[in-house]
Amino acid sequence: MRIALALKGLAHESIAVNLRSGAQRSAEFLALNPSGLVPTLVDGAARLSQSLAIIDHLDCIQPEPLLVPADGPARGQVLEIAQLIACDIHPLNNLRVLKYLVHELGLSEAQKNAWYAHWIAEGFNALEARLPDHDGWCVGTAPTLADCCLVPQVANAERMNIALTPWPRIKRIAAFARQHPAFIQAEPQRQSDYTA
Ligand SMILES: N[C@@H](CCC(=O)N[C@@H](CS)C(=O)NCC(=O)O)C(=O)O
Repeated sequence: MRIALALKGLAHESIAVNLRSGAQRSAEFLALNPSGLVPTLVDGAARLSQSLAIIDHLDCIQPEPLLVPADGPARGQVLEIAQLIACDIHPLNNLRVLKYLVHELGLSEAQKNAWYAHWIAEGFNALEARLPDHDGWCVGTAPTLADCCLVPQVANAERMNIALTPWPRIKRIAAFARQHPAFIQAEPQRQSDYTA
């Protein structure tokens, strides 16, 4: 969502939610987003969770640049990549899932890390096969929803010390995208609430 807002140049106010302290489960936040997950977008009467739905909303209110192509083969390709990441990879390795594995099911730190690495590898193998081998965007010649999903997932993998060596296409595309001002502006370490 941060990348999409930056690409579109949409002015907004950011309110930090500290995931480590569990602020996403506070009564105040749950009243806004019953899933207890970030991000949440408040735009007038609209209160939206789910990054893909939020970015679709942003495409509707500010179509330039359009992050999900309106038609043609590129539309399906962008949605396929975005959903591969947002539906098949990210949920399995989310904080609440990792916490459940350790605190409720009694997995060790090493077992938790193996779970994380396994689902990254499964997802990245599929993603790699769908991506072009170039220093450019996931689909076409401009950033799309696919890149908005790819870069944060790569950052997550790096945070868990997963080397990208087996996935050179993912590595090249992420490195390319990370040179773009909107992707730089949205980097976690540039946010006011960032803690290492
Ligand atoms: N499907 C949701 C997932 C949202 C999500 O899982 N957000 C993570 C941060 S990237 C979160 O809030 N995690 C907190 C937790 O697991 O407790 C989306 O795409 O927005």
